[in-house]
Order: sequence, then structure tokens, then C-alpha cells
Amino acid sequence: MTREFPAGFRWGTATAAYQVEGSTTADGRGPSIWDTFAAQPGRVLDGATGERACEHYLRYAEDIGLLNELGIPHYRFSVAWSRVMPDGRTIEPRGLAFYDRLVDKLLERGITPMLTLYHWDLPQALQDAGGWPNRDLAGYFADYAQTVHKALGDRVRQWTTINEPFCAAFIGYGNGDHAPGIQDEGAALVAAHNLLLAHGHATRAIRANGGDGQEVSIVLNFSPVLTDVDDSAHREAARKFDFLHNRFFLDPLLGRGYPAALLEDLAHLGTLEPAIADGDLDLIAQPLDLLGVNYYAPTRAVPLDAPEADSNCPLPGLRGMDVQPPRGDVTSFGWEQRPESFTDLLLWLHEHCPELPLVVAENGAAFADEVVDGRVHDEKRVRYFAEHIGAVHDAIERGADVRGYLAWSLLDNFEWARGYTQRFGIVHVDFETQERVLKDSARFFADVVARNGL
Ligand code: IFM
Repeated sequence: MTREFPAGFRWGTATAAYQVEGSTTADGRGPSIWDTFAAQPGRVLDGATGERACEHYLRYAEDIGLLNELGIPHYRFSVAWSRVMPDGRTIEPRGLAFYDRLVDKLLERGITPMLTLYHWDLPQALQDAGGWPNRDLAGYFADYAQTVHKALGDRVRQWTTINEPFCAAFIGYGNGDHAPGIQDEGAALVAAHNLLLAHGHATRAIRANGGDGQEVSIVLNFSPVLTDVDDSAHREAARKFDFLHNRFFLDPLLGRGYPAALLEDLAHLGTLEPAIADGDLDLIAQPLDLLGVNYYAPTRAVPLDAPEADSNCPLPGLRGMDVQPPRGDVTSFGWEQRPESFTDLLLWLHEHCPELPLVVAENGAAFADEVVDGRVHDEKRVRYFAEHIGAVHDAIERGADVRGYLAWSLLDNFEWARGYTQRFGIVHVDFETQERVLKDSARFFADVVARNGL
């Protein structure tokens, strides 16, 4: 029996500019923080960089051909700010022209483009001006958004401002594992606030440009929190992590401001509240058409006896709690596989913001795949997709308003600080020859799309 999804459900795959494009100096592209970071010894595993990546800049037509062959009707991609504006502020028409070609090719093949304006690759020139802790960047981002929207808004209807501001702020400026590699917890909170401001400004700019049927969203990554013990100490540990990971961004977007308890958790850093100017929270709370939801794994939280004790928690400013290792089946990244947490998350979101339709903007898993006789039998990924798409279906049956599911990722690609060691694609990429091979998961996903169900 097919477990069918609602009519019009959006199926697709996703990628991001720095992870797939390569051609990092072509057609006037300026350096981004990821070019700088990856060039620094010891930052990225094996010294990998995005210089070639999947050569999507050159092979985009071939890659769109694969989507077409698989019958996948949506493609989520991101625009590299430093291609369109090499210094973050001055337009480079040749960079913009690439996205023009990409969008036209998608439409020619009957594939709906879903465009993300920012997926972590800040122009280096703007980092030199202070990066996201500098609130002027919110205004520059709005100018960039308006430029891209003016060029493509006649053909692209689905706009996402920012992908996972959590990672851009907390990993980029907090623990420094991502570009620009800064370790400053107080600055990370300010960066996070400014990313939300940037979203608000850009949303307003896109809407001011006008256009029919335009949808504006932001994509947030969520990690539901689990505890072993149901007592007040464990509940408080989980609450702290949940508020910073899952509600720091969501609540202000919904017009509710930062949760009061979270402001208290972070008060000792002394940076967030002074960064919130009059009017900021109204600007951030622009009405959204959709919320993009990225889900990969839950987090297990425990309280610490001594509030100041060392913690492995990677989030800035949290005290008195720690995170535990994953359990059971894990992906090659070491992420716990727990589809029921995905259902719980979607149901919680539906309860927390019932008016806001959800789209799963990323979900997927990395495993060590091999090509054998021209095939990739990635049965673990097939199982992962079956279970997680099933979890989305469960949530819809129980009332969640989920409108789409995008698999991460179309292609194996540059997985940030892990370089090329984590393969998330439904298409295998040989990074030497650039040969693409459809994995079994690509055929499985194509079948789900064709049936609109499992
Ligand atoms: O590859 C990333 C993507 O860029 C953002 N979301 C998580 C993915 C897997 O780590």
C-alpha cells in the first residue's frame, strides 16, 4: 500500500554554492570566507578546498539533466554573494549571468528553482569589515538580495534568505570550526542577531520589488533534545539546549522576541541584549510564507553537577549542561539516526507556529559509498530516506502542515570542515574525474517522487 503525500507536495534535492560550484576565481568572483578559511592549514580535513568541488559551475547543465532523468521537480540551490558582488557591494554582471543560465536551464527542463541567497559564503571583503558581528552587513545583505531578486524574480518564485543562521553564527564565530574560524562566544550571539536582522531587511527588500506569487522563507536547522531522566535538572539541561538551538532564531521570526529564559542563560556574556536596538524585533518578524526545516539528528542533554564544569556543548554561552554521545545506528558523520525525533519536531513546530506551512529543506545522511561495477548500492541511505520520509508522512497524518521534502543532497560535495570525506549525495561524484553515478538512493527517491508516496 502506498503511503501517499498530499497533492502538490514539493519533492526536490538541494545543494549550496560553495559546496558544488568550484570555479572560485572565474568571471570575476571574489574570495569568500570559505576560500580564505579552507586555504589555512589545519582548518579543513585533508586540506580540501572548494576550488573544484563538483565543477557545477561548468557542469550545471549535466546536473540538471540528472534531475530531469530522475523526474525530480524542484531544485534548491544557493547564490554565491561573492560571485554576484565580489566585494560584497559592487555588482559583477558575469557572476549574475551564471544564475541566469542556471535558472533558465532548470525552467527549460520543467524544474522549479528554489533559491537561497546565503548559505554561509560571506564575501571576504565583508569579513574584513568585521563580518556578521558588524550590523552594517544586514543592510548590505538587503542590497544584495534586491539585486538578485531584480535579476531573477521574474522567473524564481521561491526565495530563502538565509540557510541555517545557527551554523553561520555559532560555528563560524563561536567555536570557530567553520569560516571565518573565530572563537568568541559573545561575538557569535551578536552575529546571530545581525543575521536575523539581515533576513528581515532582505525580506522587506524582496517584497518591495514586488512580483506575482513570490514566497519568502528562511531555513533553520533543528535538533530535538532527548534526556534519559525526567527530573527537573534534566528538564532544565534540555530546556537550555532547546532554547538556544531551536528557539533562538524561531521565536523572534514569529514576533515573540528572544525567550526570556534564554536571555538569562546568555546574560553572562553581556553582548546580546546591548546589540538589540529599538525596532530590531519588528524588523526581524516580517511575515513568512513558509518555514524551511532542516533535520539530521537529535541531541542528548545532561545536567552538570557543577555549573561551571567543562562541557562538550558546542553552543555559545550555555552553562550547567552537557551533550552526550549519539546512540544506536549512526551515519559516517557520527550522527544518530532517529526518525521518530523528526516526526516529533514537525509536530512540535506545527503546535508552536500553527499558521506557518513547513517545507523540509534538507534531510539526508552521509555514508562511505563505493562504486562497484558502475553501481552504488547505498542501502543504508535508502533505509535512511525510507524511514525519514515515513517520519514526515507520520507527522502529516497527525496534523502537521508539511508542504515539501528536499533531499540533501543531489551530489556528493564539499562538506565544509570535513572536506570531501562525507558523501551525502544521491549521485556519487568521483572528485578526480568528476564522473557522476546515480546511487540506488537516487532511484529510490525518484520512485517516491513518481508515486508521490512511499
Ligand atoms: O552540508 C550541510 C549543508 O550545507 C547545511 N546543512 C547540513 C548539511 C550536512 O552537514
